[in-house]
Amino acid sequence: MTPSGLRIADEVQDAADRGIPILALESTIFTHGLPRPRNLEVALEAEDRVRAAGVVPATIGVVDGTPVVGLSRAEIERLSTTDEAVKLSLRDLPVAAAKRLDGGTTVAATAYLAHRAGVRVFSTGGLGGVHRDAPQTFDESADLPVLATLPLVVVSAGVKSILDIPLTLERLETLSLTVVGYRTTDYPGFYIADSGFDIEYSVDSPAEIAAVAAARDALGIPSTLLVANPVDAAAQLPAELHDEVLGRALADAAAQGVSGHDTTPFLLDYMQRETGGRSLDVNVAVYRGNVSLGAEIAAALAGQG
Ligand code: PSU
Ligand code: MN
Repeated sequence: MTPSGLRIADEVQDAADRGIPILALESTIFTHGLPRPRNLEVALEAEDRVRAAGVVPATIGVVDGTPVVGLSRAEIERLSTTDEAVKLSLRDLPVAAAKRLDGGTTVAATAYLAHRAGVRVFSTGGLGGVHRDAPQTFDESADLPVLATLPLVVVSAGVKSILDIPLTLERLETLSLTVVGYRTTDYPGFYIADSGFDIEYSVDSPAEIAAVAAARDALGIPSTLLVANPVDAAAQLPAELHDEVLGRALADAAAQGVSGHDTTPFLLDYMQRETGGRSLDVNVAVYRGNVSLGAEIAAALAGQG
């Protein structure tokens, strides 16, 4: 373990020192969100996509207790194939370090580690948010309060439709997280391009997003700029199928007493099985779009110096 508590890959450190754009990527998406062997393919393809855009990928995860910013290919393979990988949010990192665990980092943990390594842009699939039963369970992802303390740009396809979207939007406002839609004011719902709820602002280009982030930084505002990037309408899950399967997924989770950090993986897995893999294809399409846009934003931010 280094004094900073994390290991930064040489390529990422060199890019940070030279002002070459970097895009952070998370690992819970491939340790707990996607099934094998597709998870590894998606993780590696995301890195290739970032490189093709002239940006350095920094996939973030925990190997043998050490948080790594810029996992090697062998480390991505290890985390994608081991049964031992734990889902690690920010609060879990100290325990993982002491116990030398392997793990996938959530948006909250990944964002924290990216910021510590000087990486400013991060792409994921869908953010965590407020769960539908939150008024009873208090289940709100740590993604939201953690992002409220980190001046990053995070690209997602909104929050997952398994969540309570209007309650999540209220929390984003309370936490002073700036939200912009990419070429839309329809807030996306991960599997669906339009959740049915609106946001105020639409931005048209990576340059405009970089301008918003630069203004935020000049003002010293400490919170993340959330970029909501909808999946292509042609690639989304058909609304009827989505609503029908999601209804059953939520009922099954309640019946089985699934709670805490198991909830999101349970619901994603249920959707994948019960849509005959169609939700998986949508999840991959969502992620590809966010990775591409994140790379463009990282390049635009680096261009601003
Ligand atoms: N995006 C995906 N698949 C995922 C996730 C995001 O396409 O599995 C993960 C992220 O790591 C996010 C987590 O932080 O789901 C949310 O989990 P929770 O609701 O327990 O905070
Ligand atoms: Mn939760």
